[in-house]
Amino acid sequence: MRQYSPQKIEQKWQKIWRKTRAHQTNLESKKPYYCLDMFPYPSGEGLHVGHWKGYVLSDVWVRYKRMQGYDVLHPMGWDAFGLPAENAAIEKGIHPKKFTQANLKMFKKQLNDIGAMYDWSLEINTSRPEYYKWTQWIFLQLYKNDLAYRKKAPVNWCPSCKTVLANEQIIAGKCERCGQDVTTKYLKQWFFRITKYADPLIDDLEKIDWPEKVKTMQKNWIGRSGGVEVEFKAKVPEKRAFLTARRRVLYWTKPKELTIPVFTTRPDTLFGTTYLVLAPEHPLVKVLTTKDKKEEVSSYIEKTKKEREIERISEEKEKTGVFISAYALNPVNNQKIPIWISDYVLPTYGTGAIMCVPAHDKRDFAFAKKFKLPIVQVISPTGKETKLKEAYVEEGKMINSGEFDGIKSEQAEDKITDWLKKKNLARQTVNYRFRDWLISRQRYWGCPIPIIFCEKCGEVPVDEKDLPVRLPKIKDYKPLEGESPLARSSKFVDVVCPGCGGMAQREIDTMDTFVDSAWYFLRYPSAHIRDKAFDEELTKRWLPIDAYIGGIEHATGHLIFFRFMAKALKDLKLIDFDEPAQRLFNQGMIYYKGAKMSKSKGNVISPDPLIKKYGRDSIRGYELFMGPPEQDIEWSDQGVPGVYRFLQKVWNLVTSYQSATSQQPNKELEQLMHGTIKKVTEDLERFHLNTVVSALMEYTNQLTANNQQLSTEHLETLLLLLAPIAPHLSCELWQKLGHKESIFKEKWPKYKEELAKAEKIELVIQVNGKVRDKIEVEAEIQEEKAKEIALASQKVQKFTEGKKIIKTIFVPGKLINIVVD
Ligand code: ANZ
Ligand code: ZN
Repeated sequence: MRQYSPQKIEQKWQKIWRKTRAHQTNLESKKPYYCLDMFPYPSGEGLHVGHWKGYVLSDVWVRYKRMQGYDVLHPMGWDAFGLPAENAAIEKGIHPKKFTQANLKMFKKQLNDIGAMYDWSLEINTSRPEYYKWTQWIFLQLYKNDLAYRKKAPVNWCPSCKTVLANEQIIAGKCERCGQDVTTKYLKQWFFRITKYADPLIDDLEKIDWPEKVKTMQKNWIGRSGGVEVEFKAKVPEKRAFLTARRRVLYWTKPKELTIPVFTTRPDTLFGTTYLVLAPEHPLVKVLTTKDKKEEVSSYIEKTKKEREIERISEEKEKTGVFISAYALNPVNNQKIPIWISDYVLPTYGTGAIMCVPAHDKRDFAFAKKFKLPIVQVISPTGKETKLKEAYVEEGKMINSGEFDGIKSEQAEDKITDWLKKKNLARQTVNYRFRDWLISRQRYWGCPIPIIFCEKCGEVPVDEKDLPVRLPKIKDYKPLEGESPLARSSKFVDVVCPGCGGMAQREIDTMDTFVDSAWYFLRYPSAHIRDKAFDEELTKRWLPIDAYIGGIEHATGHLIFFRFMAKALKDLKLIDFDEPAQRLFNQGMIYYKGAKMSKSKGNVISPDPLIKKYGRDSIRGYELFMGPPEQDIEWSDQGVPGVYRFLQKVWNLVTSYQSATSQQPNKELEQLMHGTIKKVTEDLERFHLNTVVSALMEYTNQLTANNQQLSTEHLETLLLLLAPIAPHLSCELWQKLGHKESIFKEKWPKYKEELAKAEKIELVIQVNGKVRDKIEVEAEIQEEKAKEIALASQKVQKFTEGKKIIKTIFVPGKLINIVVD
């Protein structure tokens, strides 16, 4: 008997798969299934075993789907634009294209190592003109429908390098290159109007089978918050001039009434409002501030400009602010309250002004304490005033609130709102935390934005027939003073205006790479088509994605952007669905020596030596066996050898098999086989891949122990169930059993329900630690059911009758102990 030698087998089968184009998609399929891996950025680092995890998962899944009779689309491509290639270009002087090309080659080889069934004939690369032509086309569709627009917005700016920085280039508020403090600069930039879809982006989460965790993260990110806008009035002196009869200008001042709307989610606390705070950037600050305060206020505004948003709103941050010597009237009781400015109010959220209720809001409380502002309690747990050591943020009974005293605060919310609405002093509103998507980058290695600026015609979109706007070759990739390095290429910049034929200039910003990846899923089925971004019929057939697999780190980035894209394109009638992926699976990360496996941590395990020693199938098996696939798990050096021994056992079992030795089918083995098919199938459906592997190990052990009573079917079933996990080995052994056709052309095995009954065990039942009964139950029985069965036993009831059950102790698969007093 020959030894199991994975190297030979794996190379042999990969060659056969390539030769027979085994992984080519039948694009004309009547039973299509689209499984997509988040495509990688081809970095220079290559793949380690941590990267394998997601790719192994998706490959197991598509191989299973294929055996279920689906035509599977499982493509791969490259998210190839982006900063690292550009940095390498700046540092090493290599053209980003060359750099990307070299990495990509290595990546492709490494991905093929996994033995995954990618259809490379549909490969895409976002940095190729054949692809970015369509990224530009999509930009134009959004632009023509008012979903892309340009406005002034802040960028991170390093004053010493004189360059715009991406967020990744800022470390603790400082420039990663020179260590200078990063400041803000305002540039005109492009946005996608993603906020238009805030509601459907939240509401449609209901329709899709995604992990709850991602849904929650997206909801929080969008941050929908229903509340009320309440109007506060303020009086400011207004200078008026008139001419006297002698034509001399005279001035006098007259109080003028202004309205300051505030956004609150807590109208029930209105009577407790003791001051207002405006964002320092609020337009009314200039108008309201008295002369003597002007200087203090403008220096505070300057200081605020340097701060970052997350720090501003932090509850822990020491409160700062300036009283601007103006007052407002509280609409519910006409009390005169002071107006302050402070950085903890953001100019971009709500109305940029808030009513402050120190008794019931933590940040207001801290502020009022610091500046000795009055604190008035209006909600109390008891209905009486209590001593407040901190803000009371719970519900309770209304106090100090005039006619609303005594009712519950939840009711007061509506009542006070209605009362103000009647007087036209309030209206219901909804606010969102998230903003429009800033897609401009002042960078070279990205997709050019197809817009031309003309002095006469203004903003002119490039004609669709002139796409793609190609990235020019340039010599120096260093960003210029706040501009993209594309500004250096006059060949690129200077252009004839499509509107008037005069001289004009191209937009020099490029697009955020997340634009490239927001629509790539649409390109794959049409990757071979030259004259369209995506073909209507193919799109209808293959989309939306049936299963999307990738990391959770994209929860509030890419995974929102591509949903936005689907919704926008649906509105433009370019596609007929509004959710890009029906099912999402996030694989967990692999840790090693206590830290996430990564090159920067120096704890990377390369698959290469493991491939040599144990083979790809063993690595695949261990990546699944190591634990629930969605969890972060520590890599064990014993893992791959362990799975290797298991596969060796399979090898020995099958290769030593002669032919059916006994005519009499063994009933127990029959049951085991059907039970295993059932378990493996059900666990696969739920993505419980670790227990799929353990069930196959158990099955193999049983077959080995009973190897005198085997039938061919027992072994074939083993190989069929194992095929998605260890495809090379299964193909080889399938051939050894005498089959001419590939195992992947076989049907997924079916089980007979009556034979697949769950395994039984004898459950020991104790009362206060003494054995009182033993009952046969299903091996997988859960605590609740075990307790129910135990308490139904007459033998047990004798000892529990009339007694109180204190607790039960359950040992799965073994016993339940009922503790009574
Ligand atoms: C009065 C009040 C009393 C508030 C109270 C809270 C508790 P969410 O739920 O996140 O929407 N707020 C409004 N605009 C703000 C801004 N531009 N910058 C900082 N804070 C702002 O939060 C809404 C609440 O956050 C609003 O309700 C307002 O404070 C504050 F016991 O108004 B509240
Ligand atoms: Zn023009």
